[in-house]
Amino acid sequence: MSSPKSRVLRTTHLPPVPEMPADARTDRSKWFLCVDDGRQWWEYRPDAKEPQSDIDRFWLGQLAEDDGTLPAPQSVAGAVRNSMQFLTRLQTESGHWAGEYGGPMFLIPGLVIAWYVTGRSETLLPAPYRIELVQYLRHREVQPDGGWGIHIESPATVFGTALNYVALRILGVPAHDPVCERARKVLHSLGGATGIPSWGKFWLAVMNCYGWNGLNPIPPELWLLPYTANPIHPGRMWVHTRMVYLPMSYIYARRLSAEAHDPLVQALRSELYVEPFDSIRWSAQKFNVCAVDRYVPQSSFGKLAWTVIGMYEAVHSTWLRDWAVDHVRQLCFNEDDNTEFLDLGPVNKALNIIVAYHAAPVADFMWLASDGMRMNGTNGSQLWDTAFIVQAAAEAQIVTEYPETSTKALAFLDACQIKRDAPFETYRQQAKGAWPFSNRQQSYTVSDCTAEGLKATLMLQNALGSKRVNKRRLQDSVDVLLSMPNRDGGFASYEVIRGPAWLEALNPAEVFGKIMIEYSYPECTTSSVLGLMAYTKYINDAYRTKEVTRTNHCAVKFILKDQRKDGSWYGAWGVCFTYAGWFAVESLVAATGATYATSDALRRACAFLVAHQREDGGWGESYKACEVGEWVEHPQGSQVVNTAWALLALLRAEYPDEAVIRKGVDLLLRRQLPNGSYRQEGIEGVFNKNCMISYPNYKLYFPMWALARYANTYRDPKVVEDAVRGRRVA
Ligand code: LAN
Repeated sequence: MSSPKSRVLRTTHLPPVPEMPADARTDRSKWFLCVDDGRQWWEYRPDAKEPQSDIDRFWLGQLAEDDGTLPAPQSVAGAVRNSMQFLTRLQTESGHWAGEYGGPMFLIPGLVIAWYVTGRSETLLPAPYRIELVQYLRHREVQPDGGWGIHIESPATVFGTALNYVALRILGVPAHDPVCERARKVLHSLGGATGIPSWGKFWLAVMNCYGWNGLNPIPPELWLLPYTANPIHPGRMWVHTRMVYLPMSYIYARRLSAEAHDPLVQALRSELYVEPFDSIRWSAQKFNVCAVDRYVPQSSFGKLAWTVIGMYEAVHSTWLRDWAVDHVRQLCFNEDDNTEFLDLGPVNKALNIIVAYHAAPVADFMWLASDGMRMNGTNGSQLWDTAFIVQAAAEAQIVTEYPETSTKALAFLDACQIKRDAPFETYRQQAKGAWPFSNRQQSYTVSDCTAEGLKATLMLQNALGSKRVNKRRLQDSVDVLLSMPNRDGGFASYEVIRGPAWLEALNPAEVFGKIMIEYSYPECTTSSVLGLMAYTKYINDAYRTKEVTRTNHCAVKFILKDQRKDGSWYGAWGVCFTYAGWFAVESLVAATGATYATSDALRRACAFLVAHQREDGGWGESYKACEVGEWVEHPQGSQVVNTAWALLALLRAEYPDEAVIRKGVDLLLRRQLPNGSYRQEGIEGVFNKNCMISYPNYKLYFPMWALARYANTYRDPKVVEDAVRGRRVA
């Protein structure tokens, strides 16, 4: 590998990207989802003769909603079985449930730019993928004016529009294509690309379409500072922030950019701006962010700090920088090696491609659906979905009715547990014993994923009489959880809180809130508490019981403190108050034995939910709730996923009025399709308050889970029959 100092991103040694014809399509009947040991990717086999599986056809929108194979449910338990029946059709050979995990609209551009500037490797992005990426961007244009937002339901922003415009142009869509014309119009009406948020400035600079001095500096030297007693070491930041900052600092320090005389670069320079490119004063753009894009206001402390860092950048020493750059590059390699090149997420994945100049496949991140191919927010949600499906089935007491499905799911859970700590330094939390969000190969500990994986494993092994995951390994996961509570008693996402709260003022990403450090979340806290309690319940060998009791006690304190006056909890990872409310109620009931009858907090939690029930019996929250931090009704009315969360909470708290609950149950029954599934509704998940992310599998198992809980709680058959009447037949 050449020395970093001499690295040039040569883009003109290849012929121009051929134009992508407007009618470029792939044959959708030739795409196959492949799995291997928890990994998943789509393969295009134009010559294949074999038929697609149900999984392929479901995600491509080609599975019949009514294929006449399932009986109309005669009871709530029957509806639960129909859901499970449908889920068995979607389980992969690896034992996990696969799925789409799109939503964010800023992932494809990073990948496509990385592909372009590293030599357009066919291994990295084969032609059928590129065709489907273009399909996706066309499909996801904001209606009716064009452009793109930060996520699929967002209005158009500079960030989304400028970056996806560049992606389309790189992929061969000509500037005169109507989709590009509309996007340019939107972009120019927002003032052009000068006002793009910092991450956009960065990607455009890599394309040589933004001046590097239009960015606040990204100095790599911080990585050389000692970790101990140093609040600003990057190892103390939230893991996603530091793992994006890491390769960015390398690319920034070396100012790696496409060649200026590349014809596409020249064309983009003239298309993205309202003023002539050469007239732009880059140094005046550092804090220029279009108002529609800005989510986090710029604090004056932050501005001052960035100005000081800018002064450092002007005088920094060369030998120190060279040292830092080498160190940072090594840390990027460590990340690749720790994760079998999957990396923490899609953003550092794309950046690491540039740092390491490699073409390790990205197929694990790419997902094909009826609207084309997107880059997922992670390399899948395998563990997360599988663990919930197992728990829903366990609560429905049908694990042994589906022995093959259950055995395969257990095999996946077994394979998915992380068996060792990350061998190479990148400031990681203990990983041995943890479960990740996606698969073992990716290898990142997540507190709640560890707990959900542990719970699902314990429940399955208990129901199946299996000891496949042995006690030592279960204890390892208890160890992981016990290493994770914060001082406030709560649990954060990947690590304990390591940095001071004031670091948030230095948040350089104007589009994301709460990203600089970890925070305690009611969702992660609840999962972790329930995971620890499940170990005690099923294994009962007094392993670290004192610590478990103390941890649970402190966690409950956190949950109670986090409850708002109106009885609600803000959901940081799902939309929104129904999500967090469900979690919080679970841990309050489990850890304290309280119910509606005995606890004021639970009564207030229920009152909040009941107050937001809609006329039709359901609950429906808009993603806007996450942005503004207040309840916002979904414009399309009740949503099955919100309804399921609210019902799970009310039932767990033993809310006394069955009529309220039954109205919600009826809505779920009415919306279930004859094949046991549900139609896709609004976006379900969120991160960093302002970016939404899809959990399309939620609609397949949370309603089933809520119905199972209802069927367990109320055994009056007449009630059940009434509820099924009026069910929708599509
Ligand atoms: C996720 C997905 C899962 C999620 C839960 C497990 C649901 C949560 O309880 C803890 C946090 C976690 C693991 C999480 C963190 C942030 C992620 C990885 C994501 C929302 C998926 C995508 C997002 C990631 C940051 C997207 C890439 C964009 C950047 C800003 C780097």
